[in-house]
Amino acid sequence: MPTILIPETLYTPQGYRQGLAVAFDEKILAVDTPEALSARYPDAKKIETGAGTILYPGFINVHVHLEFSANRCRLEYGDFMRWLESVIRERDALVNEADNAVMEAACRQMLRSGITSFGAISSFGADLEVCRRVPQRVTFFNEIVGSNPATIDALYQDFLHRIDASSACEPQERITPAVAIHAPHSVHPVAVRRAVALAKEEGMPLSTHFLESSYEREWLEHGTGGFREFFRRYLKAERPVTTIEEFLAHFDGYPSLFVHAVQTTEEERGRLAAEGHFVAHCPRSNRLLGCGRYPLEDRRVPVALATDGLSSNWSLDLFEEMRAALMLHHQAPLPQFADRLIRAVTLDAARSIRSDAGRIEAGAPADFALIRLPQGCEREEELALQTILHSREAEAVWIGGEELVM
Ligand code: MCF
Ligand code: FE
Repeated sequence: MPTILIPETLYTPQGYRQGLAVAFDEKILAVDTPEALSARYPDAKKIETGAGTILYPGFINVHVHLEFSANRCRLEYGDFMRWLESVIRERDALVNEADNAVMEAACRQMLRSGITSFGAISSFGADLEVCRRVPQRVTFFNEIVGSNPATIDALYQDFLHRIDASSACEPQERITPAVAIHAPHSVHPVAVRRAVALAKEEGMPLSTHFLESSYEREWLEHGTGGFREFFRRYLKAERPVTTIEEFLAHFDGYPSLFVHAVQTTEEERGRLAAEGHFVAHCPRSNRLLGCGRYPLEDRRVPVALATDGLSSNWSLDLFEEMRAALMLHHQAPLPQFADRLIRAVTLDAARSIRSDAGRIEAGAPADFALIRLPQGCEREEELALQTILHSREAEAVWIGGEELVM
């Protein structure tokens, strides 16, 4: 039996619309006036949500690290190299503390803030069980990391096992297997070539951290800077395994998700745009790790907004992330920029992970987040801004047509 949801305002790919409702079972059947939908689906259950409500597609957080969810104060902020040293130092403790209960709580927090899909970067596969259990759709990004040529075969075999495990899930668990390359400096080109080829063959979503810090850029371009000592000490390596150019070439012809990209040049962003790639923008993570500000004013590359993990953030809440973005990009024209941010957690986020969610349109999955503004707002051009300023939690959430108890 279908349901008809009648909010005050509906957020569609064409913008905010009043006087429209949505009929759905596990997918969206139609968007039309309440009268037309009632005539077409006379047996449908009707839900009117009342004054101030805006129905959004469920929000999508394309980049999180659940396995690092136990971090609160263990990791050092302010400078990328110092953060990385602290990750090496605290990694075992963090991974041990991040048991299923801790990771599940992080997923619950996301659900309460209206996140119905997320991209989980899985370094070890320790988060698969939780991802299978939670109600959200999960793009399960199996990460490959390792720059030592002697260990490539072993690393790749381990990666393949994790890919297989995430591919063997039941459809109702809503897991999409995917590939994550850790970063240009940390993955040997032979491993990059194999993992990218696998993603292309299987049509899997593909993601990589890319030019996050200025240290990364300096190491890749000149073999100098903070990474020089790091690679010497931990990896007995004297020079970078790849160049920026060579790394980018692997992804040609296959639209992928480049995370951070803070230190990209205009020319590199031109190339990302030309190849149909997306950037995942994580403003709070970038600020905390001392990486700088991604130039969102470069409109050529479509952007998804994401939180990154609790390894570099204090919450996995996209409302908070959007508020931070509003403050960080202080020169962007306000209401239009707010519109872009909403798009960056819905439609553009979905496209960046090859998902058909993120839009209230017939045929899309029935994933919704309902929010309620504290007062009426007549200025349609400000609805995105007011949503971002006032939303602490979603009032209700649906995934695959089912309303979740919050
Ligand atoms: O996105 C942030 C910062 N950039 C890179 N990596 C991570 C982040 N949060 C967690 N990580 C993980 C990454 O997936 O930390 C490890 C990788 O497994 C770093 S490599 C020692
Ligand atoms: Fe990350």
